[in-house]
Amino acid sequence: MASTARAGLGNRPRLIFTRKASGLESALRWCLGWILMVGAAQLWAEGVIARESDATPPNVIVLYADDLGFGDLGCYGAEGLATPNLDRMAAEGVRFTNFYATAATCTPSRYSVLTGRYPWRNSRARILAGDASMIIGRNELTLPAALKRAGYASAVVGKWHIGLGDGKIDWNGEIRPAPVDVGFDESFIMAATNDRVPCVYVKDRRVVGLDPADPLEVYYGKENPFPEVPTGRSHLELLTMPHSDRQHWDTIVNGVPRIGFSRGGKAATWDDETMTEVFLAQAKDFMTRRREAPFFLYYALHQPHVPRLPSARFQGVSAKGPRGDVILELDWVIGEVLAQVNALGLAKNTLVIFSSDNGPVLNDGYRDQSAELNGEHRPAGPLRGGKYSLFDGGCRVPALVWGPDRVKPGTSDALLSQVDLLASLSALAGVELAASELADGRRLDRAFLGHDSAGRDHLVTEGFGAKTVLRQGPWVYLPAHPGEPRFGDKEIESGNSSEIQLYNLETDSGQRRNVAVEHPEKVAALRALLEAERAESARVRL
Ligand SMILES: [Ca+2]
Repeated sequence: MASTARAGLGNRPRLIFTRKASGLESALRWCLGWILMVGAAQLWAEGVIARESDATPPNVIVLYADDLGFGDLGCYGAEGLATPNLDRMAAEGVRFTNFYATAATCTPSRYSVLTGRYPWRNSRARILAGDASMIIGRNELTLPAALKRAGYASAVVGKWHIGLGDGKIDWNGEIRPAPVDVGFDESFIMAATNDRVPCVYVKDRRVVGLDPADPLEVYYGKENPFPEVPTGRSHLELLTMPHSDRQHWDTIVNGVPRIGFSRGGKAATWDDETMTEVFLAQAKDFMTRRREAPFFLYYALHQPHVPRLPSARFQGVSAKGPRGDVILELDWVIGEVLAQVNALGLAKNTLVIFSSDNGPVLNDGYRDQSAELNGEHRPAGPLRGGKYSLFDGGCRVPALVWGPDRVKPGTSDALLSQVDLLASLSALAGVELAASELADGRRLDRAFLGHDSAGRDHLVTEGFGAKTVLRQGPWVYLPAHPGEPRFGDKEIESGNSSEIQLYNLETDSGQRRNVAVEHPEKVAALRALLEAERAESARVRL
């Protein structure tokens, strides 16, 4: 916080005035004090002097991976995938083993990170189309808005996928609401996902690099409204990455069929293979420009989501196909971010939080050989299920918190949810929140820093379709959720069943033994707890 920083520096010269002095002495000392103060301020500005770790709110960087599983990192037991930067972050920080995204899919989890609210309380928090409206309610506090109360500057870089605009978006004009209307000072994003149109970057309110003579149009519907634009359905010969389902077969961009139709905006179209470097440059630039005041950077990486198209230096490097390659690329990005924190002299007062929005998937719409080349690697580690699933592999994700002088390094089994980030980071920043602003979040800042192993008593997660699950202690309760037991060709168990399921993770981390019949009293208690959670009102005004 700028005001705290000034107060801290202002204290230093006062140490010089310890006894009554003559007029000349006083003047000289005043000058000396002033010179020291100015010099210190300069060093401060240059990042040479680290901020006082306890007196100043920490910079916060949230690094959020896309579809990275509980077993995908070396520090979580992955073999054959070298993730040295994330492993170092784990060794120097806190590594969590019971840390949950609120949902097994993108949009709902991201909504919770920014609002502290469970996604099933907002009927529009579902996997969004690329032209969907903003789903953050006008009456909702967001994480950047909360931190702004403590003087934080904030930016979002990377994948947004929480909706833009209010109704039909004119991609050639100003987009409102945008991230800068829900608490961020600046933003450089993709609107939705890398497998959805529009395939352009949006900076603050505008598409980057758009030629007014070639307007961009986007359409989500069953049939292609732009007959001159080739699609995956009509032009298989143009594909460099063939689709494997009937969702990823619309407009072809860079040889890749996407979800949704678009035309125009050619000059603004992104290059998938330089996307990593484009976003990283934006993140570094923000940190550099804003290093003098506390900042919050929400850096939502697109890896290892499909289409997996790493930069040239990572292509074919992992021996596990494109998914392995982009995980190595992701790890490199983390190393670059940590190096930037160190280079700016901010290591002592910066918290870096790494996690993922949901569990893993190998085949998610493209024939990219990720399943075939995966070998023995288990992306969800010992957990059952993956992306979309009601089982633990859907929402239990890697989570690391790094911050020298702030965290107590080690492994923590504390039960935590990403829904707690808003409340906990606000507490760390010294921001008092009203009870209503906490939404579903808990102030668990000590647990996030590894100083306290007590996390939540219980939490709720959701699988595909907003079907909810309750975890309390070692117990996981899945109500009867009728539906297919597997997600089509994705080879992921859904968790759907006409029977109630109860698992004890202490003795059965892979959720193989349903003990609901043996523990009717536990089932009844957990059902009541889940129903009570769901009954709590939450009026999100959209
Ligand atoms: Ca995701």
